[in-house]
Amino acid sequence: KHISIIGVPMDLGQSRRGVDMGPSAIRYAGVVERLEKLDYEIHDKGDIEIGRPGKEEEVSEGNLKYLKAVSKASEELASAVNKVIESNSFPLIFGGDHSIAIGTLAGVSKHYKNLGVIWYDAHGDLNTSETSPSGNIHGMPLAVSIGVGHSALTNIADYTPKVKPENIVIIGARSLDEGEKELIREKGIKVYTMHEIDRLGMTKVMEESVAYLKDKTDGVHLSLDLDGLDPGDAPGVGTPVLGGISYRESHLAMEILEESKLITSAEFVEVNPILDERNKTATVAVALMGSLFGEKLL
Ligand code: DIR
Ligand code: MN
Ligand code: MN
Ligand code: MN
Repeated sequence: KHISIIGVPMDLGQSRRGVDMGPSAIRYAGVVERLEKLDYEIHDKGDIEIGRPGKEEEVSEGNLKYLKAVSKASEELASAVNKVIESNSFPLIFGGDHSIAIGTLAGVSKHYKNLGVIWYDAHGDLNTSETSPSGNIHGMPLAVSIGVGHSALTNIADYTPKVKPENIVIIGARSLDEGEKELIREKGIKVYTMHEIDRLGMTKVMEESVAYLKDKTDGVHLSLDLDGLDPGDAPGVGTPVLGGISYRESHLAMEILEESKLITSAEFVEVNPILDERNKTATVAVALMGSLFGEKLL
């Protein structure tokens, strides 16, 4: 069993500097040692190189900040992820902001006829340049991956779309922009908001999600934005939203995913050590990875 780590020190998809240090923070939190204990062979491939464009490049096209730099990094990440899968290793990606999911999914999706995606996030990440209130590309990767958005993003690795809307489950949503709500309704994307998590409980939410994806997908990518968790448990994120998923519920979710044997690739994003408390958020991310890869107390 092999896991290959790729760090993506990307902070251009949003407005808070420091999330580029996420991969280092996660490594410092002991991820390699933790996963090695679970009898995985870990290959740390290091970090993708991200350019440092000047402020003048910030709005390169319309309402898309740092479009060129994000597009270029996505191509590089897609090809790195592709190589990992070709070498029969599990791709485990560390962000960086959530714009990196554009590249991850571009690299993963070509290996599956029907890729499923679990999007664990306070947000929908379903904006486009037209609907985005911020112009931040980290609010757009899921839209991009279903083929909605600027072609410099949707056409990474020269194909689109990467994912079918009916193969997506969003978990933890509690902040959606108007355009995102419209896209969710139009495309029929399955969403478990905090309301459903409170009402049904995390066990039911995860069991339903697994059942929903199991038969129609041949691989499932987990894209876990640490802001899906409550800011009390994961304070080191750029866009915290109150009333999130707890640390315990998140462990349970990872354990149910591990039991399902559904997950074929994963990324943990938006860890910002500058905004964090003594690396708490990276430590939470590593603990959740432990559960995702089969850590048990007894
Ligand atoms: C907001 C924030 N919906 C935007 N999105 C975030 O800028 O599009 N996604 N933080 O994780
Ligand atoms: Mn090896
Ligand atoms: Mn996100
Ligand atoms: Mn988010």
